[in-house]
Amino acid sequence: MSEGRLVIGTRRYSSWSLRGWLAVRLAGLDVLDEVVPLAGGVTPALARLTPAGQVPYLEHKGAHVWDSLAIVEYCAELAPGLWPADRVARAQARAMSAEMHSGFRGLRMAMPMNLGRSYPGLGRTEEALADIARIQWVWTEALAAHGGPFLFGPSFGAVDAMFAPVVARFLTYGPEISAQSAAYCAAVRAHPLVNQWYELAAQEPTEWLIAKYETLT
Ligand SMILES: N[C@@H](CCC(=O)N[C@@H](CS)C(=O)NCC(=O)O)C(=O)O
Repeated sequence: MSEGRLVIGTRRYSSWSLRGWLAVRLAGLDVLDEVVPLAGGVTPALARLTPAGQVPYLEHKGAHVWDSLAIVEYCAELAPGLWPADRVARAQARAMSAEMHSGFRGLRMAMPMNLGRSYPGLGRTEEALADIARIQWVWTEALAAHGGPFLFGPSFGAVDAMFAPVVARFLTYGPEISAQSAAYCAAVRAHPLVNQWYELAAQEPTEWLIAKYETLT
């Protein structure tokens, strides 16, 4: 008997779902995944299944959590190792995660996540490139301070979950990034949970494909 459910969107596209799902799995919560096909906006299924009409949405032992960063924080209460143990490092990780959650709109708009396509060279708007420069700056600071291969050292934590969809975008769109950023992307992509998400995404029905994300030029 599971302890709840995690409502997520189409794995191929749903970057916020990926963040929540990684946190839930890293914390070892025993919840069932319920996947709702996204259609670009609040669908009747999303409105019925989630309080805010958006995914991810977690129900766990009486807790109702309807936002990716809130899910990360909830999971970290149960599995404190998701954040760095050191207070100063934890503040840095939280600030990076909050910046990811509230920012980088230029990148998110110009390079929508699509795990099944390769779009090298596309999406390089001025705003996206500025976001990519800023992201690499914060990655470099964390990797240099904590030694990699993940942002705060040897284990994949909450902040890596928050940036995993950025890694997915970099792999799909191939913007020029530093060797250090590329190594970080490779480490994230090779993590077993990230790999599992990609495999599950590849099994989704073709009826769930959304034309506007599949025909970028
Ligand atoms: N701030 C929310 C954003 C969630 C969000 O935008 N989710 C998208 C899917 S990735 C969604 O539910 N889209 C349906 C909609 O926009 O109504 C979070 O972090 O959880």
